[in-house]
Amino acid sequence: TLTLKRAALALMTTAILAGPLAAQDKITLRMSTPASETDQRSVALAEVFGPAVSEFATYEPHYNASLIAQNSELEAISSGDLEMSIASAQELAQFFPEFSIFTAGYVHQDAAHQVAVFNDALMDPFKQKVEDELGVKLLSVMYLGRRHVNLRQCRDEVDVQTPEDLAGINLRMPGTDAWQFLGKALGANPTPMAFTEIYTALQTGSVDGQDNPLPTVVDAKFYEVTCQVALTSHLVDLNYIALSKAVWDGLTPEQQATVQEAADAAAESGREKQLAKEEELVAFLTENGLEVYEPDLAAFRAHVQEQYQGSEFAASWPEGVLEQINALGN
Ligand code: KDO
Repeated sequence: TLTLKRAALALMTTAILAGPLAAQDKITLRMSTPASETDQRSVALAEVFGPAVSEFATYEPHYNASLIAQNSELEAISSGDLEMSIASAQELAQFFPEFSIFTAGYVHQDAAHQVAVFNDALMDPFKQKVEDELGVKLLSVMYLGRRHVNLRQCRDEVDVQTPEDLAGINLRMPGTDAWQFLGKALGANPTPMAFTEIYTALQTGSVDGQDNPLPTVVDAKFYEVTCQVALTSHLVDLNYIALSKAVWDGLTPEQQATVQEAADAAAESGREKQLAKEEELVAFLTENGLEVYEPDLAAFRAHVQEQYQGSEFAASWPEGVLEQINALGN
């Protein structure tokens, strides 16, 4: 009997060691982003998402586009070379033109509007298509913030009041068609460039400016090499927390629920921090010698909206969706 008991004990020990909680059984969730480690979206994912899924998954972030180049993350997830990213609507519009509705200037009104739109039934066919055709699941919406025009030139040289004032200004915009169109719609001369190249381009003068929310202007230190921010608020920008559908399908229903809750909690935490930063950073930038001011917003809105109307982008927007989005706003 002693031998039997020993054998049973040995079996149990083996079972425990090889059980579902053993470290070697955990899935690895590689996340690639051009964002830095100190960006609030990165912080929220590392501090909220990672720990929440740690029982069955190891969250492995890669910052500054060190694993996958900006705008190639979705392809990487689709082909199984990456598990997660924070995808922009502009990237999705490369595959599904109708996503450009979420890239158009002055459509999303604020952070709460983004959440309402993402959780509304209008979003279901968009999400479904990304799952079916790209193998990517959009879990939650992260807030990046209000994008503004940030220039090297000081205000005595370029005073940005209306889109006409941006004529001839080489404005770096991210490198997809939807982004470039937004730059053009603002009245500027858009120049495509990866996020990680902006600082040097501003420093050397190969571009006149860039557009990003204030927390990014500070986090990426663009304020060191620019002189002004015109608060155009031309895009209330977002990223979707994107996960490989194959990975999702391999999870138990309980694990799926945990992943979903973790993504929502990270998005909420990041959103609150980013909103607070947007509020407080005007003072920081002013103290650092930048001129931060509001241009003629009505002129910008009218011009941008006019550019989108009748564009090839607007032609891809499903009937009635813009009205539904507007109805969810103020
Ligand atoms: C940028 O390249 O300007 C941009 O803000 C675009 C966003 O979609 C997002 O990818 C972001 O960069 C990166 O996460 C870096 O903050």
